Amino acid sequence: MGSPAPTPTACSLLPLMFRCGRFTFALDRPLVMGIVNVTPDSFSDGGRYLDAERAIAQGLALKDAGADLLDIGGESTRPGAPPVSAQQELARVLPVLEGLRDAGVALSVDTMKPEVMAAALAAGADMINDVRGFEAPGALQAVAATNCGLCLMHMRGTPGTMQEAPEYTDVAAEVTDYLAGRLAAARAAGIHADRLLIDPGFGFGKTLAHNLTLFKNLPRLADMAPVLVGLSRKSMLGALTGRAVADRLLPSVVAALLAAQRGAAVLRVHDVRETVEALNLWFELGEQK
Ligand code: YH5
Repeated sequence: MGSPAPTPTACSLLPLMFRCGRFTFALDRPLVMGIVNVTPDSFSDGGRYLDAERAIAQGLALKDAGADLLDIGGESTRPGAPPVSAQQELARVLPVLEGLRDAGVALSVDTMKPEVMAAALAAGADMINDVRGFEAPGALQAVAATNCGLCLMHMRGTPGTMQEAPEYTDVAAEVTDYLAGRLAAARAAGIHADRLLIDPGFGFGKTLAHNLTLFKNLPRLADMAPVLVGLSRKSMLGALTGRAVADRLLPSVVAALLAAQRGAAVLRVHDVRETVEALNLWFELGEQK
């Protein structure tokens, strides 16, 4: 009889590297992205200089704790947050980029505005994280000619309205199709696949049930492109555990580890040290999938 059928081998067109400005990361284990917020502290009146100093100190601490990347955000994307002008956003973000530029950690800027993207890249940002999936006119053009990394996130609605009553017929299919379309748009703009991350956007225009469906669906998304997951301290974890936001460390670390086991390539977290410790233990134990 004929020879036996060949043993199926893992065959994937997924990039093995993530290229991101000055950095190239092997995707052989999950990367940890530490969150650095540069929104004004409503409890102090120290002004911009102190806000920037605080954010730089926090960024350095997260790098020491083991962060591979830092995500610097000058605009709150929490539900109902007021909009911020490009000028205000840059006044917050640029001093922090400058202060962290030589810290030896990749610097991502969380923004939806092409003007902010261009100025941040000129100031040395390695990556742009856009919760609107680079849909703003000029957004893909602002990043295409550089070598920065990109995160294309799915959001339903706008930060002001997204949690009102999000509805989907099939949330997993709709988010997957959206991200496939944004990947195609980025590739058509001349951006190589090894610069691209996708993100289902947990909490951005999704109910708890939608978020749970998307979490279950992570392995399928991870077959399409490297996936960034942001669950840290989010209300989804509050709803599942009954814990207030200040008390969500354990749920956040567990969720990050489970996301990693479901194929996430980058974990966007507040609690870098604890997340890195959990990932290290997983690898010590033999990284069973
Ligand atoms: C994300 O998932 N999220 S900002 C509400 C919370 C806690 C945290 C207390 N930017 C993501 O972190 N970028 C944000 O409840 C993001 N993916 C990407 N790519 C929201 C946030 C948060 C919101």
